[in-house]
Amino acid sequence: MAGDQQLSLLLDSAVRFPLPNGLRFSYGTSGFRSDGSVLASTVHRSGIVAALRSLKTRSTAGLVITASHNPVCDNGVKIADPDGSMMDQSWEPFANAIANAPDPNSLAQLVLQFAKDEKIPLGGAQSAEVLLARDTRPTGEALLEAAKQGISSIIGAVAIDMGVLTTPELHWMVRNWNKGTRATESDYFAQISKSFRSLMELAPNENLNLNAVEKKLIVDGANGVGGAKLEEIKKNIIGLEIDVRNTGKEGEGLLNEGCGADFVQKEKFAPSGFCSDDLGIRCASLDGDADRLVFFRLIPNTNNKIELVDGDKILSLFAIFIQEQLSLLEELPARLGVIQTAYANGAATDYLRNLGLEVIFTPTGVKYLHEKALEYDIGLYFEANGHGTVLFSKEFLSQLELVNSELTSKMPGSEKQRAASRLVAVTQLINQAVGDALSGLFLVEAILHNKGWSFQKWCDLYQDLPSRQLKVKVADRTAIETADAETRVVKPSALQELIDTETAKYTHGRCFVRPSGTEDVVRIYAEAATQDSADSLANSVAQHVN
Ligand code: NG1
Ligand code: ZN
Repeated sequence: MAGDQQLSLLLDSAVRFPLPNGLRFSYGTSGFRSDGSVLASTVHRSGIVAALRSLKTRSTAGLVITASHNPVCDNGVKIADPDGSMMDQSWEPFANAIANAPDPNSLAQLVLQFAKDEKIPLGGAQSAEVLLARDTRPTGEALLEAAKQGISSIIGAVAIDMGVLTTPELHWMVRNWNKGTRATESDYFAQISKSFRSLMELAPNENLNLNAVEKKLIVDGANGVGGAKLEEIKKNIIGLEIDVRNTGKEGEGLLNEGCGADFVQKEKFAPSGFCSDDLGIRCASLDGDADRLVFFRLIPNTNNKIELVDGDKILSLFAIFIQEQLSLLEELPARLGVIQTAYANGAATDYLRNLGLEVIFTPTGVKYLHEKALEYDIGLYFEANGHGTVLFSKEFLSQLELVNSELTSKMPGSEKQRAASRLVAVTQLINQAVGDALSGLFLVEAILHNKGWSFQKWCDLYQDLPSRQLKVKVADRTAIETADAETRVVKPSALQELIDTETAKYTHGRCFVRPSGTEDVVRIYAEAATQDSADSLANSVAQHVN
């Protein structure tokens, strides 16, 4: 009986969201992405997957509608697991299958069969709960409605609309709801401002007299959701003057157009809304859904060229700071792992290894980095483009709490006690669910303050090797297959040999090619001793890809 009811509910709902003709959808590096106007069926079906995920895990799941740094006409959808991380990869084949089911009947059959195989109880005996959010894209509202209808086509499933949020806010909420606190946005804001204040107060006293320039930060909000959120958080921030630009308000420009972390990192130009008046001031840029963060400073007399501090350098700053605190706490042993992808600058990897850190590579995509980082007591991961965070294991967190409370009672005010308290503040400030530009930004600021470092000092940690990224449109990007964390092409077999031959011509040459997981292109990355040689290596390899 319940089975029949479930079947008819699915059929009735699916009829309203037909699959567009001739399109195929794939759960890529970061969920489904496409032009926002063709995604209704995909988002509706993702709603079904999220509801099933909630039933399977007997926990709250999440769903975010965003296309991150992509143009405003694009949109996308990704599902968050109960711990706030990306949906378990083992479910992606199912997500792909139902996204491409040709008609309501085959869709319903796939769902019922999958539920049976996975022993997911359908029929309403158990309830499911999915938290929903979207970014500021104009197609977001209608797609959110599609997701709601997908969720309510599973008996007993409830959709809770959390509104317009950054991607990391939603992931953070899902994580916290499953810990038993029905956390809201104001809890998120409060956690950031409170832990930031704690970490600032733990700075050595001599760092308290910073000059006006060092206290100032200008942030490019990519005309996305992050700028408005930052305006809210900054109301409770002391010790830092934040000027938010490209907040998406009327007249400020289009989402991600000529601005945002992706633009800044790839073009190495200041975003629109910045000019020579900003010379000398530390600047940061978020992407459209505020899960990427880079820093920069304008270079004088260069027509808005910038000195870039990318994800690799943010990672290095976090690693140094955490390592320093741990070195004061021999009673708190921790295995640190630093996770990067092939896009990490070679100079960054060398620098981190020279610090004695274990550096590991995974394929592109946060889901891979995050998974690897979970294997350590403290796992730090960043993509060069600015997406990353620091994960602390449960065991480490309880050890840290013990050590901190013991030191607080026995040696209050000592350097050891302050080191333990700094680590506690870091664990509270940084988002444990996913890379988060807003919490990352405040952690950077608090660390620079604690270390008394200028932006220049941070830049000078190491010199990036010149690099070039290109993308090439090809007939079928899946014709290229890679291995060894995407550093080698295995198919077509002759391509790697050609890449090797080209690369061997350049000092410090490194080059790899991979199909994008979010766009219909093949990406080429090249690194070499000079910018001209990096450009020329990338261009010559691109010829072979074409
Ligand atoms: P693809 O399109 O698979 O390269 C891009 C980024 C990823 C990740 C995803 C998700 C680069 C080279 N790639 O993936 O790192 O951020 O988008 O947004 O930046
Ligand atoms: Zn993003």
